[in-house]
Amino acid sequence: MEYTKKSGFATLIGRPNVGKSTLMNHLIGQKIAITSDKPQTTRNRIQTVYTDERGQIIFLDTPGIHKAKNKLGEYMVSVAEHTLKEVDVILWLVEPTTFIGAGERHIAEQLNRVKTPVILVINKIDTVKTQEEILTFIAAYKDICPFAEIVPVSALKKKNTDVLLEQIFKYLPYGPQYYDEDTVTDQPMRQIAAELIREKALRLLSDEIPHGIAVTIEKMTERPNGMMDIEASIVCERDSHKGIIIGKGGAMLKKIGSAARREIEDLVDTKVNLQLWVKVRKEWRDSEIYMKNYGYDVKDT
Ligand SMILES: Nc1nc2c(ncn2[C@@H]2O[C@H](COP(=O)(O)OP(=O)(O)OP(=O)(O)O)[C@@H](O)[C@H]2O)c(=O)[nH]1
Ligand SMILES: [Mg+2]
Repeated sequence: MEYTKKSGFATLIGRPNVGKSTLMNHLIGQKIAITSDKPQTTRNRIQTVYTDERGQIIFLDTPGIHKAKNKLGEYMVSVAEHTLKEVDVILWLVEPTTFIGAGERHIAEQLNRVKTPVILVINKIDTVKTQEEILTFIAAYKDICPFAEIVPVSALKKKNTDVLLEQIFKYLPYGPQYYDEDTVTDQPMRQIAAELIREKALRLLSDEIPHGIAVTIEKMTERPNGMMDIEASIVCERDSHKGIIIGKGGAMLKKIGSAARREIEDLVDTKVNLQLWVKVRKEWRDSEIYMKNYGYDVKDT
């Protein structure tokens, strides 16, 4: 059978905080991956689907590539780097700057080793004053890696992303639709709910606490009237962190809970009763057993 539409995989990689998850959410038109202004927000590979008359793109959002300080960090980097060989096209997102640091050079080295076409995506161009400046970023990057395309965009302001889609399709083979056209993701609902709770904790808490947080869903059941009961635990690394997460008179936990509940309700389209608990697991980010329990399975990468 001869296929008339394109289909394939595109991974989004780059340093933490460059806007990978923001861009993916915008491209698929729905918030599936959580985002925050803190680096190392995404911890697992998040798969989503974009379908239009040209065909189907399966996006892989990945954790930011960084110098790992613990087992969780090593896991995150290996999740991201493993996708490089599995896809039809790589989107390397960078900040709009001429400065190319050790982090970018490390990524360029990896990309030079694979044959997959790489599209350099210069994100956050809404923060750039002039068009000429963008040319200097392109010039700075051009020599460190042979790019198939270079596309400046703004994920936040939704600028030039239609051009990016066009370029992605260019590098996909003709093939079957892997998912029906209504599918946006195959992430389990439990996992998205846990991530939304983690996002609210990331956004509402400051400093080092968010990095040591994991969220597990203990229970997720539906009542006959459609209402959903969810019990979840926020895991942190220290007793002092537990105190901060709970807050004075439980105020912080309440804030995290109601912000998360609202978004989970939008997602499942029904009323949600969310109960949160806080647990301490010292140094879980260096324990393979705990990491596995919290959804970061070293063997999965
Ligand atoms: N000004 C501006 N900010 C952006 C843009 N895209 C993303 N951001 C912001 O950059 C921050 C990081 O965005 P994320 O999408 O979480 O970045 P990420 O690359 O997925 O980060 P990790 O998951 O930690 O690797 C957030 O505060 C976003 O709002 C953009 O086009 N312009
Ligand atoms: Mg992310």
